[in-house]
Amino acid sequence: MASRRKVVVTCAVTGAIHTPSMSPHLPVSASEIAESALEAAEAGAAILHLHARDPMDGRPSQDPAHFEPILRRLKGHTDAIVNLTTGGNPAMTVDERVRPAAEFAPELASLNMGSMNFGLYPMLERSTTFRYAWERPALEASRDVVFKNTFADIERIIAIGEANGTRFEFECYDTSHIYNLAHFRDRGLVSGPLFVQSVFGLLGGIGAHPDDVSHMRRTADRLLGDGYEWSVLGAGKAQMPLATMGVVMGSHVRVGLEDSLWIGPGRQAVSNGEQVRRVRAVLDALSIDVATPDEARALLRLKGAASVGF
Ligand code: KMH
Ligand code: ZN
Repeated sequence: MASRRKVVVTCAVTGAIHTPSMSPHLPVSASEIAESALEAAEAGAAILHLHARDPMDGRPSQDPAHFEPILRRLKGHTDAIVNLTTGGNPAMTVDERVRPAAEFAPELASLNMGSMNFGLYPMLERSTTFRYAWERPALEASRDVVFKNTFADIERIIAIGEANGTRFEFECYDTSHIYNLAHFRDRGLVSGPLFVQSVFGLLGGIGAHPDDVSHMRRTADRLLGDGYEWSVLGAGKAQMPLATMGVVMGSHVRVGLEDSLWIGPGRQAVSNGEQVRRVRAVLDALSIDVATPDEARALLRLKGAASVGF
């Protein structure tokens, strides 16, 4: 009998989109991020997608010194796969963004597959009071920030991955990004199984309508054939509906407070673990098992936790 498909759950623990004043549950310090990641792994997340923040004011930070205590705490306390962002925050330079992945040689790192606008300023309509001086200007500035991921930037990050044995979570915010990924595959710079994280519902990228999900899937099937593993990320209130739609269509899923602060209409999630448990309940209802970290490693051909640089 053919073995049943298993779903890889990624939890994106804190990110760089939300600011500390938006939710008291957003992990900010290294110990908050690490403990929240451990809870998510315990709940069934095979992959932990990590950003770090400056503990002084919760500002997104790509300083390896802010990642180091998180990685130290995770090491030996979970076998979940550590995935380090190379996206950082859209306003950062690529030089800043690549530092943690270059230094710590994780099994996985994110790789954003095209330049785009990344409009966070509509969140200003919902959040009126801010604890830290940087929050409002950062959101406001997103009206005029290009999240820079040129072909040269992508080549550079691929080379860092190649040197470190790090494979990628390819963040695809639109169908054009699948074309870009196929271009790098055709040039032999990346090879399957390509882990495609399709991102829906961010201003600047594709929407979160079911037609958008179907179109992204069709495009990936046509361009990447059976050389990819598909994962679905719905931003904000689209998180659980699109996770559900995705798994029914054969995807893996990503949840976490980086992507949504919510667990239901008007109800903030109290932790990353709560979102992982919710998506697990959806999977249970569909009689779909989650992949363990080692099953995810085998599926994505990762080098293994013993080969990382932290
Ligand atoms: N914030 C997500 C929508 C990255 O870290 O490289 C995409 C992301 C980017 O996770
Ligand atoms: Zn991220």
